[in-house]
Amino acid sequence: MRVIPSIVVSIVLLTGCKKAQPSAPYVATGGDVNIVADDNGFTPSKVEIPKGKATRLVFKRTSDGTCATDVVFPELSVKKPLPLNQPVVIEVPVGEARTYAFHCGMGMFKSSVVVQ
Ligand SMILES: [Cu+2]
Repeated sequence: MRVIPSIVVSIVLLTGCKKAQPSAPYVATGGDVNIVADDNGFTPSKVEIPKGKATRLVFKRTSDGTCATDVVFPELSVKKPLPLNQPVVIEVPVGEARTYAFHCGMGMFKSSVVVQ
């Protein structure tokens, strides 16, 4: 009797960080900037804000296949959970030219806001 090889189906669960795909910098002009958190990390992953232009970052997580369930701004001592499909607003100081890094709760998907 022949042995029929069994077919093994591997299911890869996306529970960890994938390597973030770099996106083109988004140049803000003031007002709201929408940032999506999904399987590719944060998009846009780099936001440029003109100095002095009041800007709100509106994060929305649109996927469960991502570890970006929190967003962390270390320099601002901000850590906020990103509930699925709910906008989460973070205001970044725009008074001085500097860069604020942000990333997921595990320190991956490194992204930044550049006030210039
Ligand atoms: Cu992560």
